[in-house]
Amino acid sequence: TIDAAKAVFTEKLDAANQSKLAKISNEEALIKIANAIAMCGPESVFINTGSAEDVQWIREYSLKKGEERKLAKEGHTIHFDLPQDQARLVNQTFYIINEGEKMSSLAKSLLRSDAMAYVLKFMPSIMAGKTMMVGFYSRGPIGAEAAIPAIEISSSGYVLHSAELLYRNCFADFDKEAKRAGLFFTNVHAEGNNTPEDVPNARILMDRSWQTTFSTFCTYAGNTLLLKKGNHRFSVDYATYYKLGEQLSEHMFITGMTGPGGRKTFFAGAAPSGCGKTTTAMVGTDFIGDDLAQMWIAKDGTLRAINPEKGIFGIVEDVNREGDPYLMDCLRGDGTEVIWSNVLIDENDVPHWVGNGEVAPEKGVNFQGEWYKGKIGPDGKPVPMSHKNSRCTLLASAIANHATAVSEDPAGAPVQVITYSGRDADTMPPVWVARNMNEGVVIGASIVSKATATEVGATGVNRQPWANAPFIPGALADYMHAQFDLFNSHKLSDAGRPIMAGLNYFLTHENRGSSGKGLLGEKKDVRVWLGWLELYAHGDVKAIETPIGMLPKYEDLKKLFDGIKKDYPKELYDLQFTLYVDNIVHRIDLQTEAYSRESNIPVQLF
Ligand code: SPV
Ligand code: MN
Repeated sequence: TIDAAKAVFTEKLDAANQSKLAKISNEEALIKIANAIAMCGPESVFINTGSAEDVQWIREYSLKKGEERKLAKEGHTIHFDLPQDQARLVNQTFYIINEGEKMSSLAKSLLRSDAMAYVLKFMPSIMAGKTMMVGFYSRGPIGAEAAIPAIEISSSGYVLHSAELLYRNCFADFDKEAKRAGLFFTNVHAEGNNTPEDVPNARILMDRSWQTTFSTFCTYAGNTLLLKKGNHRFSVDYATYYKLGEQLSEHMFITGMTGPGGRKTFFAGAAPSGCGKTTTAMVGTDFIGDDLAQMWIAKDGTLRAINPEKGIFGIVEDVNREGDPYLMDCLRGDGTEVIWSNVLIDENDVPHWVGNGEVAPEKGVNFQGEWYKGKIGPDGKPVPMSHKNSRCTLLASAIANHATAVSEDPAGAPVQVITYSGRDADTMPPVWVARNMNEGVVIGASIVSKATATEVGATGVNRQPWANAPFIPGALADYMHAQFDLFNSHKLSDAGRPIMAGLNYFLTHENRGSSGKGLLGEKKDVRVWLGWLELYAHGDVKAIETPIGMLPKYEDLKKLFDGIKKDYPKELYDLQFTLYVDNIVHRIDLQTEAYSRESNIPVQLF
């Protein structure tokens, strides 16, 4: 009850924090916070209002606890996760289900009684001797139709510090926003003792009925900064079941491209982790976000998108001057706060990572301890200087081409191009466009990707429907229905209906019988593929109709390559855009077979 909650606050919070919390009147929120305090048993509670003073307190708490360490550059810190906890712990992440409830074939689930047994065994007093921090955030510009507020509760200063860079603090607007949205998400994280022995006990437990996530015995942000993928899961759930045909919650970047006459065309694009989503987003002239998109059909018939985040938790491997100049300006320049994770720190407290195009140091410290050039790991292989999933956390607005005004507009950005991409070495061309909305939905349903470093234990080539599969809590068929419904909705005006396209940066020479080696393209080509889509969306170029959709003409691409001063021989175009019919038919068979095993898949897909 609210009275019991208030008694907990009187007992556990000092006067200053009691008076801060007194500004929140949402009783459900207060009860959930009190429950978390009663269960986790922290020594003290810190309410983060997002004021400069409070955020500074969090930074210092994280440094004092040793969760972060200062680097040479002002405002830069390093955080290390344990070697066992360098990516999302997929096999330790569960949806809590009730007896008889059926879940997605893609996600793990745990019976409520088993989840309860875990919580009662591991969570009582898990924050003993620590400070519990409580923050209030909006997943989107405050007041936006698809923005949902959330509470982040954690004993980790690193988590709250990251939350301040990645999400909009909405302490002052929380009551109003929870009322407007009609719901809020709650996240409770406790890292425990942060020892390797504890990691096998780590769990990320998601309770859909309470819209609450618990995370224990881990620190990697994808497992603990629950505002991100934890709440994304609830948000997918909400869009699928409560806003069917009206909203989508996607694992997508949002970016704008400037076309002829200075027109702005906004893109939203899905890609699995580690497939170039951040790079693509920053290639645009009007960068908005690199990971998540909330979309809805506005009253004027346009499709609108907001970024639930205001920052970047980006992979740093292969980020370099040539491919990612704006991000490099932030990482190597002055004036931007950066939390680094799991990179190499040299003896001058400077971070280094694989593929940065710079001279590598001889030695330093990384997530495995001391590192030196040529170090051999327990598996007999050379230890890379930085983890493949090492990251940088910073404000999106620090990126030079960030479109801050559009990003903060509660009306969102009007999306005219939707893209889907994966890591496909041998089948699909670099870019193709669906002829209608149903074909577009099929492109999203057919993403495949080679396993990347963002999920612990992932191997092989996997189907990655919409790059959103790990975050779909209900039945995949329901999510798919929601896609068909939204893109075919009569509420979308003709002008507001986006084009839908596939992108593939990972086609190799070897797979096209060419004598060349490696990829058939390079990072800077992304500009051309996006540029061509921008023109095609406005009918400024014609395309070649094929059974997989519309393909660009050589002449149009050549002009765009001339614009980036890159040679584009016809032979390369032929290697990239020749349709390998056997491969495509094989891919279709694989997808058809896999989807035939699911129940209730919409007939349009087949
Ligand atoms: C991803 O892996 O898709 C990420 C990072 O964006 S994580 O927070 O781990 O999900
Ligand atoms: Mn992601």
